[in-house]
Amino acid sequence: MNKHNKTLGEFIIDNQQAFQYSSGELSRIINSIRLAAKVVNYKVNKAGLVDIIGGVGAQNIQGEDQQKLDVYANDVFIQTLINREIVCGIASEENDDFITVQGNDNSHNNKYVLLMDPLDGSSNIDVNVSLGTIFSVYRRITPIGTPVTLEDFLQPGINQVAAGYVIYGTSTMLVYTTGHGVNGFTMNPALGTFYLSHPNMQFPENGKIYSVNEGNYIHFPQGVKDYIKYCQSEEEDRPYTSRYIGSLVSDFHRNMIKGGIYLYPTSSKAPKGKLRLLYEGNPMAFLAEQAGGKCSDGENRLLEIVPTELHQRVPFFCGSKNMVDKAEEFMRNAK
Ligand code: AHM
Ligand code: MG
Repeated sequence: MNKHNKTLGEFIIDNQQAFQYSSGELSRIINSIRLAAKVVNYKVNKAGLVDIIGGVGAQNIQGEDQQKLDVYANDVFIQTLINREIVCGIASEENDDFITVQGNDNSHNNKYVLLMDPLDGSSNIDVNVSLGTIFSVYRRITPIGTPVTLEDFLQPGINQVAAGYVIYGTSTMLVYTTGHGVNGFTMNPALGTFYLSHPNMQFPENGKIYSVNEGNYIHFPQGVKDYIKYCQSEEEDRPYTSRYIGSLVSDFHRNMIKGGIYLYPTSSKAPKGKLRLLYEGNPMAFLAEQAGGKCSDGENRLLEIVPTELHQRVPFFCGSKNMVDKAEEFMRNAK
């Protein structure tokens, strides 16, 4: 790693000074995510050993019950945020309802809520494929000093003040935005320090990769079927390359670096799509737009959808701007 690369800690301090009126709360949230990510990363890296040292339900050497990795990640992120008293509420893909966080003095004086998918792509745990944590931060709507309500979580994605992901891959990265571009930090595992390795990340305007679960092809809307055929046809710079890991964070990350589109449309099997608007869709859409890409439900800008429930699903078209434009064109033409 280049010795001149900033650490995440240095980057946070520099950027906090840039926000003249910042109280530092947002910086502390990012710091907490960095810490929780390191703890989860350590566990994810040992996942293959679980079969050797004891599976789910078994007891570890300290006599504690082994937890499923996604439940473990959920607990680590929630406890890290609660212990630091930096958010007033948390909603997680793993929890049915949101969690109200109050300070030691029973106050409700923090101004941000955090929403997350603590371990996305968990079907990949057993097969040594990359996983991710996705997070999203909003300023609360209800008055400071009162307990949070559902309204604080059901905000359209355009209200996000920060969003990002951790990718537990060949290297561990934290990629996030606070609305001033997207920056990626890679962890040096020897030191446990994240370094700014990917400043100002940008989606190429055009790409040559399409990512979709083609096993569902027969169930897709006609517009998506037509777009997939377009990606496969021998014309101009096509056929495109098909790449689908089945781990949203990894598929998104690759497409942002190389140029591509990720699709999880509605289907007759999943009439509302599969991905969750609040935990997966909106944070990725915020990152995509901040990196010059585009994200929609096939028709409308994702960030403008007003959510009606915490675990709402949404069709998801995300990636290089010209590719998403083209996919939307096929959706319109198939109507
Ligand atoms: P999860 O939150 O239950 O892990 O599901 C989300 C994941 C995404 O990471 C991935 O892109 C998608 O589901 C894959 O779904 P499928 O296996 O239907 O293609
Ligand atoms: Mg998920």
